[in-house]
Amino acid sequence: MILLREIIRGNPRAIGQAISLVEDGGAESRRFMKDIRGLRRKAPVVGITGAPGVGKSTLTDRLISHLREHGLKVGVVAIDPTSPFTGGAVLGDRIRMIRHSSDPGVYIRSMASRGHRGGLSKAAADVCEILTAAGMDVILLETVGVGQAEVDVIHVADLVLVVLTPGSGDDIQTFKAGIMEIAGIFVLNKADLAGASALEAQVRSMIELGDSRRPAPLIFRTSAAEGTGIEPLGAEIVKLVRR
Ligand SMILES: Nc1nc2c(ncn2[C@@H]2O[C@H](COP(=O)(O)OP(=O)(O)OP(=O)(O)O)[C@@H](O)[C@H]2O)c(=O)[nH]1
Ligand SMILES: [Mg+2]
Repeated sequence: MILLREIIRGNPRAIGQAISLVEDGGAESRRFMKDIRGLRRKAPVVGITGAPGVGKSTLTDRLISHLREHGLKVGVVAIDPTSPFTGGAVLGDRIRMIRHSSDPGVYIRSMASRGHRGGLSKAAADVCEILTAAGMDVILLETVGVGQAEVDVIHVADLVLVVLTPGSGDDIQTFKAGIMEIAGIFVLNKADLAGASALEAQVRSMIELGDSRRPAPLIFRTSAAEGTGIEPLGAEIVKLVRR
């Protein structure tokens, strides 16, 4: 029996148990989630998606620092697609964010995309709600836009960052249309590499072709590895939390 009180206190063990419970699904999990929803706490979920290796985890690590500097507690959910592309994703994600693991204002959890009885998006949504109940002010949800299940997860997010890198022009064509359509922000990461301007031009022309009835997505250039360009992007997330 997981104590709701312990979750609210932010007890990491209780949070871990609760997450395992909803990952397994079933009746107990549904009862538990009803209690969680009864708390009526809301925190925005920011999806961070993009092809394998574009720097999502490195960027997430930088954003955690930015958000912590603004006094916000940050939950991170990294979906491991268990696909042939990213065999070491879970390990990679953990390593890139390891400096935050001793910070009580940060809770990082990886989830395998396989084996959720109620579906991956449902489980991811539940985990975001648990972290919210535990006092997190914002949830960063890292997911690779590989399989349909991983693409669907992004619909849990209130704001979606689509991460692209120079030289990945072809990705824009092949990237899942569904993700492109819900992008709130395009992050052009690895801007320290050649081709960032060409990529930006390509993204701009794509946006112009898009649906003009909805607000045009913003574009930010970052180098997550060097830690540049993070401020204005982070500010957008802070704005969303304080809204
Ligand atoms: N040059 C450069 N390299 C970067 C930048 N950001 C990340 N990288 C490197 O790109 C590689 C992949 O970074 P990750 O953060 O693990 O990328 P990811 O998108 O989370 O990868 P998966 O979770 O496996 O899909 C690492 O070697 C990073 O050091 C950047 O801004 N510039
Ligand atoms: Mg990653």
